[in-house]
Amino acid sequence: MSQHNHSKRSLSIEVEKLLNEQIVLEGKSSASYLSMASWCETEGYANASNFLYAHSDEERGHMLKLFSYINEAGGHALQPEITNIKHKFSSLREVFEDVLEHEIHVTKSIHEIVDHCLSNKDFSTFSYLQWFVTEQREEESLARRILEIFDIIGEDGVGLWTIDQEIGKISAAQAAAASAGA
Ligand code: OFO
Repeated sequence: MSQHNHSKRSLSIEVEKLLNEQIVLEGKSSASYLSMASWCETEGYANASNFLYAHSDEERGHMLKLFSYINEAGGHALQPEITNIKHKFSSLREVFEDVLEHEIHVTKSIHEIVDHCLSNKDFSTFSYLQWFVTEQREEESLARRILEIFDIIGEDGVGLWTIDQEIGKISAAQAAAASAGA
């Protein structure tokens, strides 16, 4: 059916636009983490690499959640153009510093949309986005935890190898929690 049925629309044009911008960010998260995973793999950080491959998939899942919500609410979710992906990193620490910085940016964006929805009485989107609010809190604290490991263990000698092992443990715990919740 080519005709878009506007009588079914419950989403304002403004919120549709904001959610499509959020799709760009989630797509960028997914693409960036895929690039980081690949770099880690080429550098021999197998656990960090697995963690980031899985994280890239998760971010694609977040993007698809927004696709469903927008389209079910009568809008049109748009496949984003993803550009400017960083491919090279100077260290493993830099990878996770970038993750944290990106997640802080994503959190800010979610909060701005939530704020807009509340001020404009779009309680449906406001409520839907609570899942993202919680998710962002968890993702930021996970990135901080990983960066703390660098500080605690130190990067000299077998430090980086040990850090990669610790990231593997976090990754396994995440996978176990996800399958328990599935
Ligand atoms: Fe989509 O949770 Fe991070 O970015």
